[in-house]
Amino acid sequence: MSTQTPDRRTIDPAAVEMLEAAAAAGIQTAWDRYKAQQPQCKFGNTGVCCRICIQGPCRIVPTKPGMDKGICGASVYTIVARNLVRYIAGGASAHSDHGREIAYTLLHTAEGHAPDYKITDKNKLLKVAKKVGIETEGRELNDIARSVAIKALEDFGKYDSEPCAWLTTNIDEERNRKFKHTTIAPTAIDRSIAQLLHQTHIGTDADPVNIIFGGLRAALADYTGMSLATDLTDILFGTPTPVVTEANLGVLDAEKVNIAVHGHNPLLSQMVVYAARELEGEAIAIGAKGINLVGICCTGNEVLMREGVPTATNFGSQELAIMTGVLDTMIMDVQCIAPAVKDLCNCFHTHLVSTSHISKVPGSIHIEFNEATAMEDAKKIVRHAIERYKKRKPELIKIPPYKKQVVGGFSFETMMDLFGKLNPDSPISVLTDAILAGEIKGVCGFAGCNNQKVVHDHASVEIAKELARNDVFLVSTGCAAGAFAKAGLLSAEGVEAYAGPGLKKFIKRLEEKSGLNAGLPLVFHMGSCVDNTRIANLWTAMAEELKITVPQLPFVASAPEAMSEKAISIGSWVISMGIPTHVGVLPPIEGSELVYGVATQIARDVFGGYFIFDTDPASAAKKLLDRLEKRAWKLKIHRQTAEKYDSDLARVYEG
Ligand code: NFS
Ligand code: SF4
Repeated sequence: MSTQTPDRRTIDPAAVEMLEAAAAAGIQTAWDRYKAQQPQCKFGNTGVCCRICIQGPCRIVPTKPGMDKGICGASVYTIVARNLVRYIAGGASAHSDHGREIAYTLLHTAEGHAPDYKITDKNKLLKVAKKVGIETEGRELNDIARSVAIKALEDFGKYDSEPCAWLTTNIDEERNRKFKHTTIAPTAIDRSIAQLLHQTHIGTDADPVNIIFGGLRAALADYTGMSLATDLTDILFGTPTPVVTEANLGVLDAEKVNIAVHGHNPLLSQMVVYAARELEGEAIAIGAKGINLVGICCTGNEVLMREGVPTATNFGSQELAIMTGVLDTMIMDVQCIAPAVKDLCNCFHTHLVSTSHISKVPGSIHIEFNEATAMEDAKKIVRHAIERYKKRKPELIKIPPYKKQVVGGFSFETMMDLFGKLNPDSPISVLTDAILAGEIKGVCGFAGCNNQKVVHDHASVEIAKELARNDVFLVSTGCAAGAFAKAGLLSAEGVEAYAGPGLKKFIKRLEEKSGLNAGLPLVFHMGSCVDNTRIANLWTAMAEELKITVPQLPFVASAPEAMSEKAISIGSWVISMGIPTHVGVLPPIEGSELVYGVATQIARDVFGGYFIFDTDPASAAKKLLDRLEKRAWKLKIHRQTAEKYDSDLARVYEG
């Protein structure tokens, strides 16, 4: 049976329309290429193909004598574990290198070498400085910022054996102890990644459990890099506060110069926002009605959160934005930019502009972006887009008329402000009290990508709706948030349509005090993928308020359409933190029962968090609900017992 009828490919109405147009015009998309790749190699799909040395590839068939091990004698569990953790090394590298660039920019801003950047959020700077132990009394802001930046850069490569500052100062005492005892607290981000590559070199580590622990150390290094990226980005560009905007291809405007920022690093996209504002007049001078900036993927999320820039598409449908015929320039920085966008550009007038020396696509235009000349570079790119506007081919213009309202900008601080309107003395207790009272069942954090192996946006939206109906409070980041945005779940419309009675009451109570005319959304958008650390701050605050450990907290996570190495890395630190985590795509670990067992069961015994792999949205939602209900029930029982015997709450029971 073909899975390629439009409604089996995506639930996004704009994407359906564009895919039909693509088929009619003979334009190839990721959906076609996915089909052409079938059937995908079973060895690769189950993780049993080893290419770590060039004696390989060694493909393991456990039942076939001689093929039950690699040429070097590596067992299937070694091979599957090594393959898995090398994804984590890739993900941690991507996130932390992004964080490093932000840290350097903060350093250079403080030293006066990055004149177009400034310290926008002074309060956050002071808060972060205090958190990581930097003296602030009587010091100039730039001086403090310099120390904070250096402290962050030290987390990448310091030589002592203390765990990284951005890890230890963001998690609770119990998790700090846990990571120390299990020896997975990284002392330096770069070292834990390099060490993992060393550990998985041929002939180093053959012990799958030890390899996985090495992987978790790199995953916590990933957390560290993400966490400092979020903090320092807020310092440079401001901590997000509520914004009202829109999402889906209907945000493109035929009468304006349309520019998409695509990728991840806000150092560029934020400058493009400023440049576009400044050059609006130049666009008008050539006959356009202005400049319309839109976002794709996580750099889109960054500027959505801080500037209310609308989202055009998420990862899965990125190519389709070009097919509208009105995208004048797509600016890319790093990560998740499908090289296919260049092929699409060849059929339209759109130019793809690359900006990073480590991220180029043959045939695209390269305008190098440097922090020292940031504004000048951003203006150059915007002017390029204005020029392209004149080259549009009117006969190719087709903008699907779909867009939904989005209320976003819910940083951890904004969430606390919101809860603080109901209880200024203890904002977080507004959330935890609602759980204790049974009004809401707990919290689910959504993250992750799109993946051609599943229907675009489908599982994310279905699981969110089902959890909302069952009174689960929902937060999200990344391309999952993109799916929710396009489906109307990031607005009050979503609350009306899908919130269960308890969740609705809870959100409406917040809404009354919020002062937000647009109302509050069903799912609270907490940012880009690096901002998953904001979600981690939320669960840590909740656990501390309830005086329990994170693994006891009614908090789950879901990445219904996980795709990238970064997603695997995030999932791995999320389970280490004690959160049951659903993944809606089977990662290549089924080839080893042992590795699969560690991910889904043993992890629970050691860390309290574990993976739930389920490709069926209805059954995944049920499993997530079960976990929340069980944890909430246990929490209440233990509180009653503690009250009865006038004792402290047990801190060791399994949630
Ligand atoms: Ni996260 Fe965000 Fe999207 Fe996945 Fe890619 S853009 S960083 S990796 S695909 S959510
Ligand atoms: Fe084969 Fe061993 Fe080389 Fe892997 S490391 S490719 S199993 S010989």
